[in-house]
Amino acid sequence: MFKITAKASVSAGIILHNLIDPTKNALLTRLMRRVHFTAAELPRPLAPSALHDRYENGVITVAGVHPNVGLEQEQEQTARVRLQRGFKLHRLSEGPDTMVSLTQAEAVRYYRQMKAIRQIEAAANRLYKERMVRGFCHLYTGQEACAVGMRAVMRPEDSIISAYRVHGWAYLMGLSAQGVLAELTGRRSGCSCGKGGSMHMYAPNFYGGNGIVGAQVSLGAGVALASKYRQNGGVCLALYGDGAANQGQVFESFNMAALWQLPIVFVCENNNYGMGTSAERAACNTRYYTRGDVLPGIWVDGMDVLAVRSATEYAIEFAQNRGPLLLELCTYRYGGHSLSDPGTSYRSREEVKEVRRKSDAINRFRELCLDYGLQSQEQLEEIDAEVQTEVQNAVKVARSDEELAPQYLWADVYAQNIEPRLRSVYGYDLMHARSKPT
Ligand SMILES: Cc1ncc(C[n+]2csc(CCOP(=O)(O)OP(=O)(O)O)c2C)c(N)n1
Ligand SMILES: [Mg+2]
Repeated sequence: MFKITAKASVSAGIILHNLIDPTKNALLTRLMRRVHFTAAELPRPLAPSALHDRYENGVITVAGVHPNVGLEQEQEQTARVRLQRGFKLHRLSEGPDTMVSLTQAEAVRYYRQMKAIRQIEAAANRLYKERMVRGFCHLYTGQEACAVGMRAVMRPEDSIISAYRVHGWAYLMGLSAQGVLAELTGRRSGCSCGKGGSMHMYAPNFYGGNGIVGAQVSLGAGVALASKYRQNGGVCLALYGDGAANQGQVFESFNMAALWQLPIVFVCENNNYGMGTSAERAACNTRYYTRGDVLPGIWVDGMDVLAVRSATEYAIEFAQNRGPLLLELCTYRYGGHSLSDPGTSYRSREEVKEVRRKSDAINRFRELCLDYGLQSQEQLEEIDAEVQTEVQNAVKVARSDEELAPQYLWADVYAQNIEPRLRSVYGYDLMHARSKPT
């Protein structure tokens, strides 16, 4: 098997992003399958104009690079790993594999992605404290293994929808660190041109970014219905929290999904708290994986990226062939509910420290990579440094880039406008427009 140099793979990534021609695209996709991405190459910044082109006429014309694309090198070292904690099953006689494989390339990718999410969130925290980020800002710090584990086995036809802790997801689904951070600071090169902010980030197959607790679960059922209707084989991962799990519309979605046999995986990220309320205070049954009634469910150690990956792989296959099911990912958020909550009045500092010390997903995975000889200390430090540079560069742009010109504030309301004027705007005669910032 041939090896492509880092330089060649970067160019291939850029070309793939910019190409629309399907024949060339197919060729390059084959080429990309042999490329092992480095962090710098993963999600590439998209200029706002490119984002605009992407959604022209409601059709996504430029394929995002799939971060799963990796080089399975010949003779690559592969570890066989037994998961530290098993799964708990509801209405299933057998569950996901507890003995899993981990190649060197996968180890690098998962470690890098988890580190990148943590660094992006740390940068968001700093920018918020400097008052460069305004409004709500919910961080994913502590929950990185959930997103990276799920993303690892999503296929190009699968989709994901979540609530408001989505900076990491936006990154994994193809946006750059700059696209995320510049969005937070309201700049032109943000992924929604600075008009969406923390909760409104989208990418192909990534439906955001939703601030109404629980609503994303019903929307996710709709996404799954669309996949079924189009017969594209896609499965939707609909993510919600332990707090959202008590919402009526979540159960309504379970019901309709079961009746219609929708290709959907309901994923409860149980981080133990809904704002300042602990799961025990809010739910009469905290075994969230059992709460789909007739729907099967699996409890998963959400601080173990390999456990999440194994469960998601099983769940996607199950949802596609046998219908909806639930996953409960047992995880933890280190920070407060949002950046305006110190997160210490309803739980002790010791509790947070203890989780960090014993269960931190990145530390655990780091240890595993070292134990199995998949990476050396120096190699991991190299990745840390690379990720740091990537995020530092993104922060520079997030601080210095311009804001979108005022006349674009009401642009881009719909992907496809069917009438020329914006409805229900009184006192102004506003036409639908597209932002074409230069
Ligand atoms: C319908 C609705 N009710 C209440 C809120 C206020 N709210 C925002 S987040 C949240 C807690 C949700 O907790 P959980 O689902 O566990 O998610 P987590 O924040 O832990 O990720 C609440 C009550 C809201 N945004 N929408
Ligand atoms: Mg919660």
